[in-house]
Amino acid sequence: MITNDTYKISETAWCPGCGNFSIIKSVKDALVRSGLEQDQIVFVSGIGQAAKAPHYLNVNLLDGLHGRSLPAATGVKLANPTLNVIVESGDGCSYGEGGNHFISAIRRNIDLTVIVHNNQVYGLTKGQASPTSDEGFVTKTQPDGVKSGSFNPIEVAVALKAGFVARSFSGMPAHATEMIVKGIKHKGFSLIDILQPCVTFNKVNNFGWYKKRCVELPKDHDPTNWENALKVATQWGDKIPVGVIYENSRKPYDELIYTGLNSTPKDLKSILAKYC
Ligand SMILES: Cc1ncc(C[n+]2csc(CCOP(=O)(O)OP(=O)(O)O)c2C)c(N)n1
Ligand code: SF4
Repeated sequence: MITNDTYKISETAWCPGCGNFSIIKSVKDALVRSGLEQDQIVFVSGIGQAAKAPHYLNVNLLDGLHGRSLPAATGVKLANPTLNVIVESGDGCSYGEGGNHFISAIRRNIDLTVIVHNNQVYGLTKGQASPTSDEGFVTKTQPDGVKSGSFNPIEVAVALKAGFVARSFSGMPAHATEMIVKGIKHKGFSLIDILQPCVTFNKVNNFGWYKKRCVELPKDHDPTNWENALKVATQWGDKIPVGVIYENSRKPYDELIYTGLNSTPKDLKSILAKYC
């Protein structure tokens, strides 16, 4: 039976006050609320402070290279489609080094739940700008401020018609839990981008900055309306919408692959055997 102790959280190496603490608690609560047994789940992560999160949970874990969690997770899901595969990593890992994998996984609509801790900075490697850093953000390696445009993962995911696209904030733990539960339930690619302060290396986008701006979507927001979702997805600045921004019921890739093949992992093995 799943209890609050099943996925217990162990001691971490994060800085006191880091937003990762709240996210790991939300992830744990979401697993308990989803009623999933440990052997029904595999976590896949990359490299970074956020990527360490599943190390501190009592879960099965495959740690990929930096930016490479999505192809590893795709392999796990295709080899055993009965598993719930959850990818958890940072904004640099997911949108920078792993940017092309992000696009490909959305296009394929692989049934993965992707939780991104988005602190708009490279935390583990001591504060360089990440793809989601705001223009003008000053770091030791960008002393005159970031000159590149900022990558908006929500906008890209909605534009590509990802299966499920949600945003939350580590300062809204119950909301983050709800988004993760919904993402796990969704059959297809699910992105939950969770804004998170890095108290050590991002002094601009801090707790208060996010708290002031994160606003829940109105109750009548229809996540199946793509045109409207795209408009919502472009919002960033004084107001940052949080909630389920977009959702569709496209068939996931793993289901399409197994169609007509008796839907068992064994069939995939026999297909692959033809190429060996
Ligand atoms: C291919 C590759 N490039 C760069 C690195 C160095 N590196 C390790 S973690 C990291 C940044 C992690 O930032 P992010 O994914 O945003 O996670 P955070 O630490 O902020 O949680 C970088 C650049 C690496 N390990 N491998
Ligand atoms: S460096 Fe930033 S992201 Fe890393 S543990 Fe410290 S506060 Fe968290």
